[in-house]
Amino acid sequence: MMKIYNTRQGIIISRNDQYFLSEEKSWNIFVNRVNLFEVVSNELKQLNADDQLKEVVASDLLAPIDHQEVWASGVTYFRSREARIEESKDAKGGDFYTRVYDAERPELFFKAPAYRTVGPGDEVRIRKDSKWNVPEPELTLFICSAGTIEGYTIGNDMSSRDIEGENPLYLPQAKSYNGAAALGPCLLVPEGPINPDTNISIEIIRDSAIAFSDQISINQMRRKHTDLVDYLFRELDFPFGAFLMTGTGIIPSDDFTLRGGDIVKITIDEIGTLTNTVAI
Ligand code: DO4
Ligand code: MG
Repeated sequence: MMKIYNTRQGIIISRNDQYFLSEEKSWNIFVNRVNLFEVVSNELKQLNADDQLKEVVASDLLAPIDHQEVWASGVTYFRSREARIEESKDAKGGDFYTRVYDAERPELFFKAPAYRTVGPGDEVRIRKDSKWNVPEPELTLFICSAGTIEGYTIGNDMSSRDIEGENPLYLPQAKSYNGAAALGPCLLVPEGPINPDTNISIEIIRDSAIAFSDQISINQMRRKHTDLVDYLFRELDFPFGAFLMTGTGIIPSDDFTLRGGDIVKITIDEIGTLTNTVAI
């Protein structure tokens, strides 16, 4: 399995527990390639012992993004449909969520530019004007400018449930604000599509105890990754490629809300763990 890390030292390629510093300095040039797996495998053959590192230093990690935009898909798992119907019941928003779950066209929304996306170890935020907030752990696709899925990372689509619940038209405010998007810790670059039985799990730690945990397999997702990408790329160009969060299948029960100081740990098989502390 090959992983690419964006770090303060430069771009690090990891394969079979070996780490190499790439000669390429630009993240945009490095990742935005068709058949990234093959291109990086060939590059690895040119690297030698001088380029080898002992490890990736956790404090050096950056979000695996530079000029790319982050987009997100919604209501792609049954649990998300159910939770949205519940949170919007006073505003009679439920029908919209059922319809988008069943419709051919998926819900896609702009989540964040790179400069508003945080990386491993950074702080995610909850809005000051919101009282009901959750993290959304999501497998996130990296798609190159030609529209092919070249890698996978972990995304946290932080969401203000009371703001979206009041009116679905408030979605951009519930979803897009400073510290609302986290990506990392690396870009997984497999030889083919990710294993369809890949698991996503989350732990929220509060005062050193687990306040919430859950897991789901991506085989519970209603839509195909390639269908989401087809819709995203229909009328939009992404000259540097794009990230697409694929939706959440995990939402805590309605009595749960995040607090400042909570630690959110999202793990996806083969990719690793993305850890962020919640700030207000
Ligand atoms: O419809 C609102 C957003 C849904 C979403 O972010 C998700 O299902 O993950
Ligand atoms: Mg989401």
